[in-house]
Amino acid sequence: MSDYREMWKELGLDLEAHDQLLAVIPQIYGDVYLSQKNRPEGMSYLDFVMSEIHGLRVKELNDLKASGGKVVGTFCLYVPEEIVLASGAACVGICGGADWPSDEAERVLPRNLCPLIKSFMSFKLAKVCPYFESSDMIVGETTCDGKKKTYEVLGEYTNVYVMHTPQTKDDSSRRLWLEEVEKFKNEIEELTGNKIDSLALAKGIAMVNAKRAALKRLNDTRKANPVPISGKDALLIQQVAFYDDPVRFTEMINKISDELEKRIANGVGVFEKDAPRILVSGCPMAIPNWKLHHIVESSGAAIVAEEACIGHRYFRDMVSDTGTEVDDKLGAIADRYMKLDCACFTPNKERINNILRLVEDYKADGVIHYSLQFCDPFTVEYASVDKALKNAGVPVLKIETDYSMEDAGQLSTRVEAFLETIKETEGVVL
Ligand code: BJ8
Repeated sequence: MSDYREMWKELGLDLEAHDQLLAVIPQIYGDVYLSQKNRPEGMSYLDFVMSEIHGLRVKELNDLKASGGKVVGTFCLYVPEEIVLASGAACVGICGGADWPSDEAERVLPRNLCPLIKSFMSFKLAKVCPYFESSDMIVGETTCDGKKKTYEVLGEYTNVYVMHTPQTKDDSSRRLWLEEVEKFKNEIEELTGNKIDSLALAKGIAMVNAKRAALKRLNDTRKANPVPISGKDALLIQQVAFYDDPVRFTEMINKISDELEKRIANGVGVFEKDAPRILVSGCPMAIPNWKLHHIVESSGAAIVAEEACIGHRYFRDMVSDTGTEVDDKLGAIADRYMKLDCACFTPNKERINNILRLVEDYKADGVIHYSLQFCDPFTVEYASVDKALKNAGVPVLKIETDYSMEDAGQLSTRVEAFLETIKETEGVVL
């Protein structure tokens, strides 16, 4: 990696703590990723991105800022990146997926809080995330209680704007959400000093639709048997989608898809044909949270899809770009985001239907429901997911965990037992 220390210093990072954070990533990445056999060649792009995780992309963002551009940091799928890109700003996901000591966060937040929230708060307080420190505005949202109250605290440390997200899907919620989308556009115009007209919105929509289409194409290849890419690699791609340059990322992912489609034509896979196929459903796994995927795939099963925000929920729906006026485009954006089926919605029948559909489309032999500790929306919604899957005769395993590796042994044992059950019922190869 080039020497980025001057840049990190200028961003105000705590260099010593940041060194400690960066020091652990190569070891974990080597163990989890580089140890895999028969990886698609195109994954070398992702290896490069990871080797530069706090370097090149951060430099690009800061070059943009030096030329008058802005950077907007987000935590949730509800924030319409089409609008951010339409303004000429860059949009980066800054969700925390690292097992970074949460002492800092616990100075201002309760201990019994979701690790994703504590992780991003610790990153901010410890000054170790260059994406956080490069962001001119952080956009929060009123999804779960933990996040929405944390944004009040975070607002004491940085520039936070909060979007009020709906919790139901009726007409009045849609009207309120459209107003939020319009207010967000105004806020972004004010931040960047750029007017967002219909043409700019069309460009933003096209850019994000292309990225979503590339991710959909890549994920479609995971329907094949044998599967041409590991779940771990697919997860990494979906994580990087939130902070890479969108145009370059789309091009690279389409190239990897070309390779994967050739692999399918030649019957090449990364797991044995008929290896157990697992759908993971639940909370998002932010980079570098690869824990469950690593455990499952080390046991010989393939993860074929993620029913999650870092997964299908991100790329499933496009914004339809039909009208010509700004209002038409904002309406289309609002409609697309109303289709999200996060567990923060009530009722949330769509999510159950989508899980069942994914099981069928990806021919999953079983589902692992993944919740982060203290995440009420997903842990409570598990009961409905479990019922629907059991009614459909699909084996399901519930996992509730955090970012530490302390329970890795216990999780491996439970996953192996689950795969044995699948093997007995389905006769799949382990
Ligand atoms: S649209 S899933 S990204 S809110 S895991 S912080 S819900 S306690 S991340 Fe999410 Fe938006 Fe929904 Fe997606 Fe709260 Fe649960 Fe933690 Fe969560």
